[in-house]
Amino acid sequence: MRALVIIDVQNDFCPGGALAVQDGDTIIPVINQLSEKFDHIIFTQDWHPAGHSSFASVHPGKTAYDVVQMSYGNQVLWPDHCVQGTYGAVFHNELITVKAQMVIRKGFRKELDSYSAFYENDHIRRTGLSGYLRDNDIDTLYLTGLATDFCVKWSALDGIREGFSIYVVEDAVKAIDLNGSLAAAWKEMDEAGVTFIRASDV
Ligand code: VGL
Ligand code: ZN
Repeated sequence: MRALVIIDVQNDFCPGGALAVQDGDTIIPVINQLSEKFDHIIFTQDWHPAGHSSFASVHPGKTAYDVVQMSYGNQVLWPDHCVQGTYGAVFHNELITVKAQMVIRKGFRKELDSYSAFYENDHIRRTGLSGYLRDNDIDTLYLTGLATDFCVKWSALDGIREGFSIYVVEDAVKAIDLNGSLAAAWKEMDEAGVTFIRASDV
């Protein structure tokens, strides 16, 4: 069986938000239309405590988009975003969420970031998604949302490693694109065995 995964379509990643993805909101009608074709829909929600370790504001002398070394590897520093309980962390109000079966909140541990829907950035702690999918006989995922080069890419690569068939819906994702990260993301996903598809072909 297949499922639609809608990644981080939250106010802070949309125009006007703290970590706005250019044209991030333009994918919402595409995602809403896709939702009608799926019986299983899973959402992820970036959900950081105030003072999260991925925020540049908690690293003296650093600014947003600097990269620092964490115990689990490189970490890009971000503007404060998707703080638990704030407007920025809420799903965009045009996004249809009524069919959500599972909402995975991620990045809620202060010392650890979490891009992927499957694993936190240490690649050790699991979100529980793989177990949910196996319990429901879901083997194929269609990924949509924000941002192509971070949370979508990490979810796609982990999904492949976990043995799922992964499709990325090209016209239902948008990128942050830091220093060529978008081109690198398409290449990495392609090499890992991710399939790219248009929403009209799903
Ligand atoms: C994301 C940066 C920080 C994403 C989340 O959803 O791609 N990017 N937190
Ligand atoms: Zn985040």
